[in-house]
Amino acid sequence: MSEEVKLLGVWGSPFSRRVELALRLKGVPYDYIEEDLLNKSSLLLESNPVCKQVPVLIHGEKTVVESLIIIEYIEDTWSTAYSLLRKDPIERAQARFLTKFIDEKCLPAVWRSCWSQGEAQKNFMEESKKNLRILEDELKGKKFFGGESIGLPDLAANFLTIWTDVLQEIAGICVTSEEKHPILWNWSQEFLKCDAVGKCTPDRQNLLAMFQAQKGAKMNKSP
Ligand SMILES: N[C@@H](CCC(=O)N[C@@H](CS)C(=O)NCC(=O)O)C(=O)O
Repeated sequence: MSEEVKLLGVWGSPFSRRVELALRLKGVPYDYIEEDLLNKSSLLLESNPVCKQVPVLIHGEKTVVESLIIIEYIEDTWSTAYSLLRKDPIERAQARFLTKFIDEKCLPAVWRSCWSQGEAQKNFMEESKKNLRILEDELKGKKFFGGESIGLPDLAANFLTIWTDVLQEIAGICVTSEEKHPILWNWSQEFLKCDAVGKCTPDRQNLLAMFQAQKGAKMNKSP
């Protein structure tokens, strides 16, 4: 019998949602467990004692943490018809670099642009502009960062869809838009069209309400 897969997550977290999307794209059955981050379950605290964060993947007796590491584990463990990474080592290396750039540079800069003010906000917006321009160049002539199908860097970039849209609205700023980044905007439309993505994208109104309620707490903090 195959080992059970459980995913501990939070509905509004892009990190949880990118893992869920990997499971869906690969066709891996899983049980989803919604966590309450204000009252973390003992399962979460025991399975991720170092960071105490979601997402956490529990596969039988094994536990994997950190969304991008979980996604690579999923890719390595289930060799189904759907691949999140190409076979060619250099293409894999390039996809991993782009994924790291999106996760460590683009996402924090956009997040901090929306949750800061004054000079700090100006600097984060400038940094976002530079980083998003790089993503535009990367996407030229391609439907997805992964090529013709959604791959690892696309999962990392899920934050640049509805999350960015909602946060910009709350902050009253425009870091990215159809006018500013038409290629990235097309990417987001193609991405959101995918059935599996639709199932792993929170409802816009609910997300807006959640972030609005957290506005004070999130100001000047990292994602
Ligand atoms: N780098 C981590 C980030 C995960 C993360 O920030 N999770 C947040 C939810 S969006 C969390 O669990 N926060 C709870 C806490 O830090 O106490 C990943 O990619 O998995």
